[in-house]
Amino acid sequence: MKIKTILLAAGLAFGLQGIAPQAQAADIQTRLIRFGYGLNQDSNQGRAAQVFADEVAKLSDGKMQIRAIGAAALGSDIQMQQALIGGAQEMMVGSTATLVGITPEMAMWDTPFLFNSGEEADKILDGRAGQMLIEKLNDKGLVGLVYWENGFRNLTNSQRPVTRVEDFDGLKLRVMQNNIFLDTFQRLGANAVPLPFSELFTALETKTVDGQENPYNTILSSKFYEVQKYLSVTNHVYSPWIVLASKQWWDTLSADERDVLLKAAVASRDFERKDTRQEAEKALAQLKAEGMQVNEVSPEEVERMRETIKPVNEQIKQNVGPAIWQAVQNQLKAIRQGTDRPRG
Ligand code: TK8
Repeated sequence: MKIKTILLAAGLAFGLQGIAPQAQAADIQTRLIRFGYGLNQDSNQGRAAQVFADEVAKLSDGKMQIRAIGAAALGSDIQMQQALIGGAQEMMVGSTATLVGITPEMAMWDTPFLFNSGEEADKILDGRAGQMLIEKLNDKGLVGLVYWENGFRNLTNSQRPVTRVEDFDGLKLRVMQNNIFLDTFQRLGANAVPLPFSELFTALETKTVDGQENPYNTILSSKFYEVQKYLSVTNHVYSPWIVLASKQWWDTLSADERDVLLKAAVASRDFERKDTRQEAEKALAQLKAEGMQVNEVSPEEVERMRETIKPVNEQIKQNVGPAIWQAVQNQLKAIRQGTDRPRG
C-alpha cells in the first residue's frame, strides 16, 4: 500500500512533468524605470538604489532597466511623490515623514523615541502595522514596496552644543515638511523651519538656518560637517525611508514584472539595512575627524525632552487612528517581552 502510494506519487510527478508545457517565458517587457532619490549617489541611499537596479536587471534578464537618479535631480521627496501620483515618474525612495501630507497615518513613524533599536523598527515595519500603513497609500495613487532604514536622527547646528532642553531656545532649525516635526521642535523651543532636504545644505551654508537633524550617515554623505560645528547625540526619532511606485504605472505591469520589482525591493532592503548600520557605526568617528564637536545628552535631559514633546503623541494618535496605534504598541510590548512571533 505504502509502496503503491509512493509509486503513484512518483508516476504522477513524472507524468505531470512529461505533459507540462515548456517552461513558460515570463511576461516581462523591456522597460525603462526612473527611480529618484534625494541623497548623493555616494550615500547609503545611493548604494542601495544601485543594488535595487542590479537586482531588477538580474531578475528580468536585463529587460527592466532601473535608472537610479540621486541628489534630488528629479525633485524633492514631495515633488517626486506628486510625479508618481500623476504617472510622470515610475519609482522613488524617500522619507515617510514627507508623505504625511498625503497619508496622515504615516505620522506613526514620526513618534519621538518610539523604537529602542533598529531591530525593533525592522520587526514593526515589516510586520502587520507596517503593512497596514503601506495599504493606506493605495487609494492615494501610490504603491509602497518596502521600508529602508534612514535611521535614528541626531541634531547638528552651528551655534552651540545642545545638552539641555533650554539649548534649543531660539535655534533656527530646519525640519522635514511635516506638522509633527514642526510641532515637536517648536515645543522644544526651537524656531522650526520646514524645508525640503534638497535645499538644506545651502540653507545651512548661508546661515538661513542654524541647524538640522538627520542620522549620522546623512550628516556624513551630505557633508553637513562642512557647515555645522556641533553634533548632539539625541536619537530623538527613528524615521524610515519607503520605496514607492506610481500606482497608475504599477497597474499597467504584468504579475511577473511586479514580482521582479518586489523581490528586488526586498533584496535592496536587506542590503540597505546592513550597509546603513555598518556605516553608522563608523560615522561618528569620521564626523569627529572632520572637526565636529560631539556631545552626548544625559539620560535625565533626554527624559526632559521626552516629557516636553509628549503632547505630540496625541496628535499622532489622531492622525493614525486607534487600530494602527494599538497594533504598534502591542507588537512593541511583545517584542520587549520576548513573545513576538514573526509574520508568515
Ligand atoms: C532625502 C530625505 C532625507 C530626510 C530629510 O530625500 O529630509 O531630512 O531624512 O533622507 O528623505
